[in-house]
Amino acid sequence: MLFNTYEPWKFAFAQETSNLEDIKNLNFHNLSKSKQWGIIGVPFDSTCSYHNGSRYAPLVIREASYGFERFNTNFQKNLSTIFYDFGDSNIINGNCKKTCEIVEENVTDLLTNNIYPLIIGGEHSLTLGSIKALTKYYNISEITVIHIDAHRDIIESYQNEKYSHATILRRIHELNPKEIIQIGIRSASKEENDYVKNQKNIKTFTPTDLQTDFNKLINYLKSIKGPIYLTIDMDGLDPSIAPSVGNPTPNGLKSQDISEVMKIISKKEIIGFDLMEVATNKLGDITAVLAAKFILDFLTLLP
Ligand SMILES: [Mn+2]
Repeated sequence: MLFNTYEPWKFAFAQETSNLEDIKNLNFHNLSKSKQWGIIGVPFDSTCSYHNGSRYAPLVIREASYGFERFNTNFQKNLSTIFYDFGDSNIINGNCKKTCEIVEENVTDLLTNNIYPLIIGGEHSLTLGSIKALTKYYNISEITVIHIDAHRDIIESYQNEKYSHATILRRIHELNPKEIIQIGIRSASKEENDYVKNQKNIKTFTPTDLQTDFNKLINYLKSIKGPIYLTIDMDGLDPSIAPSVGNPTPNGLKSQDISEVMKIISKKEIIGFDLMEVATNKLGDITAVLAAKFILDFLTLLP
């Protein structure tokens, strides 16, 4: 029985057992047709180019998760999704590529046990490990990546590094997913914009696009077929509501925009979710509180 005792190193409402061996024996997936999810924190921020501190985010976001109820008033729904908190991944400071490989191994372990990844970053580069693990179970050419961010993160290399928070969507695009939908974009290099223009499978929605015709985004998301991976860089939001991020960028999204996206895609086949780039070591930080709420909303909305 979970009493939601305050255990700030575990996400609120997580199942008590988070030992993979125990979970295999429990055989939950025979009891429930719904997907089970596994939280992994990845405290890595080595390639960060501006405000560092996202290495502390998994801890601060978990602590913030205790400020909310199991019942979600917005959605009139209880959180009933089965999910575990497996703690934080090992990382190798200063080595983005190897850390992504560790994330890939961890996520593969979860998927082997029929548990889907929910990653708390850490910097955005770690998304690559999670998606690469999923490609062992899903055909990448059928996966749509929904990418909420102020930045495209799609440059070939950044500061001569191929593996960086600024290049990660390029590495993902090279895997050849069905489509990448970038939402909230308002900062990109000319090279990045030129690259995107020449690709058939990258769609962009800027904050201005959303203000002009939000339904266009909704209808686009409703038309998605096949599995979806959702990756959120918290700097996609406006810095007035999410200031503690690696690269704050003015004129961003509202938190309701993200809730609407989640509402639509929760009716579809979601196979992975990550929430990245909260950069704070302060308990009760408002960006971390919002991040915790997004994770709870996500888990509540799942069927
Ligand atoms: Mn960003």
